[in-house]
Amino acid sequence: MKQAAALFDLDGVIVETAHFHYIAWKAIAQQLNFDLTPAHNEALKGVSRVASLQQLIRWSGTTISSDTFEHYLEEKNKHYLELIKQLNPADALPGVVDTLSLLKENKIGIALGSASKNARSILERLAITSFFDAIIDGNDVQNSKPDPEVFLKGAEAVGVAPSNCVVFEDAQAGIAAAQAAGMYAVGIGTPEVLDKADRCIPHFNALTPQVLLNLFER
Ligand code: B16
Ligand code: MG
Repeated sequence: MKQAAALFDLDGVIVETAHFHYIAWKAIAQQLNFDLTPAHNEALKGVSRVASLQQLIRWSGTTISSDTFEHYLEEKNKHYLELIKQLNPADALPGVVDTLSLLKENKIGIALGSASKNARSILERLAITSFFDAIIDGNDVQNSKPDPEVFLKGAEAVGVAPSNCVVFEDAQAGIAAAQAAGMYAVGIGTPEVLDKADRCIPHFNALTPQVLLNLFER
């Protein structure tokens, strides 16, 4: 097997945290007199915390001071951290742990490429940190997806050329980021939403071990 790497998005690929983000953002939206719906939340997937609040403010049609902006960011994250305390190893999405194990056995590099600044504590809660050769998260990048920075940094950290990397992503912005980095993008979700992905699967159990390994032999 040639030198290759798998780069994983976190939220929506390794674990489902969108509902926790939703509850926490909805509470902030209420203070902006705005009713955040699940459809709004869909558009926030993969979007950084600051950019998400900027979007909320645009939707609400209000303006706030920079102090209030900072206060809302803190309040949202405090609430979110409280909610994710309930995460445990059983919350890793179907097939994730088997996939990580198979990649490890086959000496394929493994990196995280997430917009979340809470990525490390979530991996700890799921007890899967040790699988990762590199963790690139919201603390390490200047530019959010669809910018390729997070995945290019992941490839560099594991010492693999972008063309030999496969990205697993659940958000359109993340698929665009992977492709802008010159990587093969596997969408986790539905082809209607992730129509630009090079391949789309509903979850990791949909890939047999051989099909998974073949992705790295393109
Ligand atoms: P935090 P991903 C993203 O993670 C989430 O999809 C997005 O909803 C969230 O706003 C963003 O992380 C920032 O998260 O507030 O924890 O820093 O999908 O790129 O793993
Ligand atoms: Mg995601």
